[in-house]
This record gives sequence, structure tokens and C-alpha cells, in this order.
Amino acid sequence: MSLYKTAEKIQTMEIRGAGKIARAAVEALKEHDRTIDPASLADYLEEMEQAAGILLATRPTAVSLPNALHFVMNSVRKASSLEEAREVLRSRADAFIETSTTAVERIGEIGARHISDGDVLMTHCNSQAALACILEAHRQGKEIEVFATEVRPRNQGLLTVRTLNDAGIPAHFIVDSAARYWMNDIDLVIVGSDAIAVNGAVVNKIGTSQIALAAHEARTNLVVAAETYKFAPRTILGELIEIEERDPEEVLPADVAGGLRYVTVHNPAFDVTPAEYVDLIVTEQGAFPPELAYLIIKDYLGWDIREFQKTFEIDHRDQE
Ligand code: RUB
Repeated sequence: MSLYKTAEKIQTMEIRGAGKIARAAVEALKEHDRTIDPASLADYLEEMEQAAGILLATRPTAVSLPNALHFVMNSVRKASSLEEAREVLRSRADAFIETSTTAVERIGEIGARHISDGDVLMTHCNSQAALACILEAHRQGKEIEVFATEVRPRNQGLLTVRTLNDAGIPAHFIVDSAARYWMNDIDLVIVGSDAIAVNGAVVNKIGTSQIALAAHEARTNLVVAAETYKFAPRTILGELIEIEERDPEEVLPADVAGGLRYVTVHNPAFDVTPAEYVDLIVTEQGAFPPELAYLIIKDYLGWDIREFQKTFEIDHRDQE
């Protein structure tokens, strides 16, 4: 698939979910490398930087995207010949895809330890990392049930209940606004994440913070399943994570909205759950309280923050 096709699919959400977006972007860099014939290292770098920029511009919230592109491009930029740059691009891309796939499996193993036999779970949206924990707990023979929200406006909850159904896990499909109604029946809420800030705040699908609030009130634990590349290094520098505002037509068709002169339709795709409503973040490196987000960025992500700032100048929209 061409770079442009991948970018389009990410934008239209045919490819969606933070982990999948990151892997698809890295795969697209590899594909782009195969289709170009640069005369020099400088030409190659220019081409690939442009390609990374196109991918980066697709969706602004999932930090897995810049993190994955950085993982590949930062090494490519250090190459001293065209051949070396191309070789490095391919090997770093493969390494990212491999480690990110393994990370999800590992999260499943670690996360399943926090799910007990007989638990009734709730999840929101469609997260590979969260589902990995649920599927692994089921594989281990734990009897669990899962409440899955519908996830307006794009109905990702349907993908989740299909996966649960295929695995033979009893599931309950509910509208988003029913989360608090059911919360007293829930033992554990488990969700994924698009980005985690240095202060442990978790950015995930719109509605997650309402569910977290309801869980907090009901004293139900909330676990976030997220690979370490979902942590946002630039939040150490005080940068806020941009919340994607999608087309209002996803919420209300233009022919209906058009007739409502005084009505504005809003469609933020993500929200921020403060660290105080998060009990545990399960990563491939282990389970941590959200307060340790700084250590994960520093020790496990291991990237030089100044270098990261220099190499990816992302738009600073919506800085509060
Ligand atoms: C997806 C979403 C998911 C996270 C984590 O939003 O909010 O919970 O991306 O997913 P969208 P994963 O559907 O708008 O992309 O664990 O698969 O990376």
C-alpha cells in the first residue's frame, strides 16, 4: 500500500487504534523507501522526512505515531551514506513492528494478572492492549464477563464485542451513557490509551474520563493498558497533547445539522483522564501507578528529550 493510501486510511479511520496506526505508519515508510530512487543521501533524507511529515499530519492525538516515526527516522538521520540510511530505515522499521507486537502480547500477560476469576469488566472503545489482557485472562480459564460501550459516533464498541464474541467471552453491549448505570456491577474497568502525559494523565477515546469518574465514585479500579511508546516525552517539556476534533458530520449529518441554524455540533475524539482516577498502567515493562509516568519516559522510552524536541517540530495547537 502506498504512503498516501496509508495516510488516507489513518485519516478516515480505516486504520485506527494507536498501536495499529503506529505500525501502519512505519510500514508505510518502508513501502515509500521501496518506491523511490534518490540520487544522494540528502535527497533520500528529504524524501523520507516529507513522507514522515505526511504520516504525522494524519491524526494528532495518538503519540504512538510521532514516537514510532521518531524511532525510525532519528537513526536514519545519523547515517553517513545513502546505502546505510536505507538499510537503517528498513531494520528500524522492522524492529518497531516486532517490538510493538510483542509488547501487546506481554501487556496481555501482565494485565491478565490483575483480572480475577469471576470478574465483571467494563471497557470503552476498541483497544488491542486492553483486549489482550481480557483475552489472556479468558485463555487462562478465568470466568469473566465484559460490558462494552457502544462508542459514539464511530461505534468502535461493535469491534470490541465482535472480538469478545469470537473468543466466547460473555459480553454486554451498552450505550455510552449507561456506563454509570452499570458501574456498581463492575469489578474492574480496563481501557487502552492514545497518549499518557508525564503527570500520569491518560488520553483515550472521548467518554473515558466520564467512565473513570463513575468508577472512582463507585470505588471500582481502573486499569490502563498501554505500550511504553504511548507515553508522550514532550509533555516533560510542558507540551499538552492535542485533542483531535473530527468532522461534525460523524455526529450529525450535514442535512440535519444544516437546518439547525443556532446549533453547533462538536466532535472531540479523545479526552483526558487525570492520574487520580487511574489505579494502574500496565505496560510491556510491568504495571506502574500513573505517578511513575516520568520514570517510564526517562528509563524505558529512553529517548533524549532535547533531541526529540529538535527533530519533530509538531504544531502547537490548543495549548492551554
Ligand atoms: C482508539 C482508542 C483506543 C486507543 C488504544 O481511538 O481510543 O483506546 O487508541 O488502542 P480511535 P490500542 O478509534 O479514534 O483510533 O490499544 O489498540 O493501541
